[in-house]
Amino acid sequence: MGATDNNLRLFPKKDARLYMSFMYVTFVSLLVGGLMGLLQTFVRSGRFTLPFNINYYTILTVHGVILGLVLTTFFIIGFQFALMGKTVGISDKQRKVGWFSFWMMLVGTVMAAVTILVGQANVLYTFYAPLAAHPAFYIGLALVIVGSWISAFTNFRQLYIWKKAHKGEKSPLLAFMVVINMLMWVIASLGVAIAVVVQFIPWSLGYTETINVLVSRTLFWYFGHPLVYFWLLPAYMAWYAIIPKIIGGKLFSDSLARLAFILLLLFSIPVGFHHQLTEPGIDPTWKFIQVVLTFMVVIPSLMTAFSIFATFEITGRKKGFSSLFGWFKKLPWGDVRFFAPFVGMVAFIPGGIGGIINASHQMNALVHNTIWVTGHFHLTIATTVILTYFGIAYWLVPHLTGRRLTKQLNKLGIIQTIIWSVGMMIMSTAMHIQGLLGGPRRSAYSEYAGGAQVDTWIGYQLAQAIGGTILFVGILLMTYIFIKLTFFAPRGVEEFPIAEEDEDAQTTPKVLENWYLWIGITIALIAFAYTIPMIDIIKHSPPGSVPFKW
Ligand code: HAS
Ligand code: CU
Repeated sequence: MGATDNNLRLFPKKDARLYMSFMYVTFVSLLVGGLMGLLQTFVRSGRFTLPFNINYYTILTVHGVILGLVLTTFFIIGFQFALMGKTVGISDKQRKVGWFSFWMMLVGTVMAAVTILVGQANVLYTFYAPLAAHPAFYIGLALVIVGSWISAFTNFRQLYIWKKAHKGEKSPLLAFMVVINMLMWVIASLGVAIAVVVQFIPWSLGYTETINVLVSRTLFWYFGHPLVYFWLLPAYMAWYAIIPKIIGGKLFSDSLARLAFILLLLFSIPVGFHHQLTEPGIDPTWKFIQVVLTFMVVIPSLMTAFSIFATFEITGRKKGFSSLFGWFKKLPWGDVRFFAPFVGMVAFIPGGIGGIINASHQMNALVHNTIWVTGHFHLTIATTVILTYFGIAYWLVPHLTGRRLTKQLNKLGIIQTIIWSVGMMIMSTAMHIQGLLGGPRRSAYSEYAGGAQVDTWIGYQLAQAIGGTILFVGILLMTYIFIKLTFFAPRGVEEFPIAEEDEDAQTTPKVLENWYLWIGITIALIAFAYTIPMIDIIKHSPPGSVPFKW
């Protein structure tokens, strides 16, 4: 069976149903979380107050948790299950375990969401102590994490079984990438699981009186940085292994793609201190070391930029364009499966630059806790990553439902992408500028004693409300497209576009699949970056904090 046949062969119904369930949760989350975002920008414009005495921090928490944690995790796990199913297959037993993880995550999500909605968890998605939530919030989060581990171990098992049946062969690239992402996720989320189970749950139940704030934040950021790469890596999977097929080309380099993913595994975790640069109680030497490691994790992203550009150029030249930039015109601009992720890539240029600014200790002092940071992550997660997820959904959803992405839906997708980029450009530029002027993040509207301060910012806050409104129109349109692709588009076969290797590609070095080696180095780097500062933190901590509820 050729690779193309496999791309065109639909999944058995019972497999497709599992993968689709994750997509339903994704798009419901998009609508709910997006609505909260819209309301936030309205409140901060100073011209709108929330009805029914709803607390600003309630909707801010819903927004962050539902979009940052729920939408992402469900999309990623569903997409990755589909990738595994396509490349290495899934057994009946594994499918059942997959369902179990889905339900466990869903129950956890509903628990956490209801707790937030009734105003019992105004703690934002970072749930910094001593802000305290009702125990149901933390227990819900723990269920989501454990559910995601179950799917991770299912993915590991899927590849393991395939390897046993294909002795000596290298694993399919996408399966390899899924395993890297899930390995990173399991190692990283151990940190937040410890914080939740050992610190937050007993404290919120009243079994312990106080909590060690710095330990909890350090454990959170040990998880929080790799979290952003957990979001990014599925987008990279599409950029490396799917986009080349959509533009009519081949994989650029199987080895380079694997090496980039390995570097991301190694350097994503020992860098959490770059979120705590202004935190007292952490030795500056260790902050410096983690900042150096942060600059290391930029390298695989630069490798990604290089190889995507090379794929575009090689493909264009093969189609006969020889002038310096002539090949650029040959890209399939009218195909939303390419166009949406492409706009995401372009957004990652300022998004990545902003990240490097954040990571630079001195400049971090200027931007930390300002809305600049919010601008940064609306470029990275809410543009680069989400537009790539949308780009994936345009073919994945119809492939799963046995329908077609029609010309008309493709066109709506292009319009959606344009709406999204215009809205986000307005909103995130305003956020960056306002941040440089000192505008705070994580805060409701305030006039700051008489209004002199707010006068310098209010124009930007209005711009954010305008951008937010445009984005919400984009969300409505995306929801419409999703519903069409799920229930109403004409029946047919949509391709699952996986790129092939060039015939004359170099062989991939075996060492890239030496899991013991890479997991070993990952753990060594984590131990190096965290052991001594963690001991310091525990030894020299001030007295713990009692819960603060409001
Ligand atoms: Fe970040 C804060 C540093 C990447 C998300 N980040 C955040 C927060 C979030 C977030 C959510 O060091 C807020 C957390 C909170 O609530 O407090 N970030 C970085 C660095 C990178 C980075 C160094 N961040 C991301 C990604 C995210 C994300 C990715 C989500 C998906 N970030 C920070 C720091 C903070 C921070 C500090 C803390 C700030 C503070 O003080 O609180 C790097 O990984 C970026 C590397 C990326 C590049 C770009 C490569 C470009 C590519 C595209 C090529 C384009 C092509 C198309 C080929 C170097 C791959 C070209 C075609 C044309 C025609 C032009
Ligand atoms: Cu980070």
